[in-house]
Amino acid sequence: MRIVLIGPPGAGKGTQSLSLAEKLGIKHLSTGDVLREARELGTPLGRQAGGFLDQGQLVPDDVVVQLVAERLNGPDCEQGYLFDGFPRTLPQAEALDKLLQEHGGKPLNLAVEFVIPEEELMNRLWKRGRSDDKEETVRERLRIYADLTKPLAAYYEQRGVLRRIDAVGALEEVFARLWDAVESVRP
Ligand code: B4P
Repeated sequence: MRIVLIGPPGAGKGTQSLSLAEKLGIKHLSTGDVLREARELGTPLGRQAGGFLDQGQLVPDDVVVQLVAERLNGPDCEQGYLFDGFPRTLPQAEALDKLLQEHGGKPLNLAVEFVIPEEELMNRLWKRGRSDDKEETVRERLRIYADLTKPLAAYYEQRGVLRRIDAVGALEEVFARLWDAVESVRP
């Protein structure tokens, strides 16, 4: 399976993707986790990404695409993968399509959009309290999501691989909906 998860900040992509990747036995890659880890370690990537993360801005496309390209080459991606938080812009989605063509031409099987009201997101992120979860930063992240990431749903819908799930409810309820989406496209 080759899967991407899209949804606004705090929708639960990170939370659900860990369980899904484990159940499917495929590689999980969160661009957000990789960028935050690089920032903590002070690597060149982390120094590039740090300011963007703290202000709730997207890290530039070329930086993120390079990061994903390196991971896709790894042997652990051969059996499939789950991308969480990537792609986040149309240029990233197009770059991913190009990378997949170069890697044997296998396209994505599934793009899942997490659908959730804004007040529920604010509530979750307020409780989590990460450095980019301050109210003003979250508002900026939501604006960027609406402008740059939400249009990806139409991009994947045109390709026939989009499934939308309701991301409100207990973790197990949301996971059950995510699993149904996976089953609907499983070869
Ligand atoms: P991400 O790390 O992708 O994080 P996120 O969008 O904030 O959250 P996610 O949807 O994964 O929510 P989570 O499960 O954690 O992005 C952070 C930043 O990294 C971006 O702003 C950007 O700067 C950068 N970045 C990442 N990818 C990039 C890219 N491709 N291009 C450019 N920049 C990029 O859940 C949130 C909270 O809700 C948690 O506390 C969780 O416990 C709780 N929760 C989850 N499910 C719940 C449920 N069902 N009920 C109640 N609470 C729930």
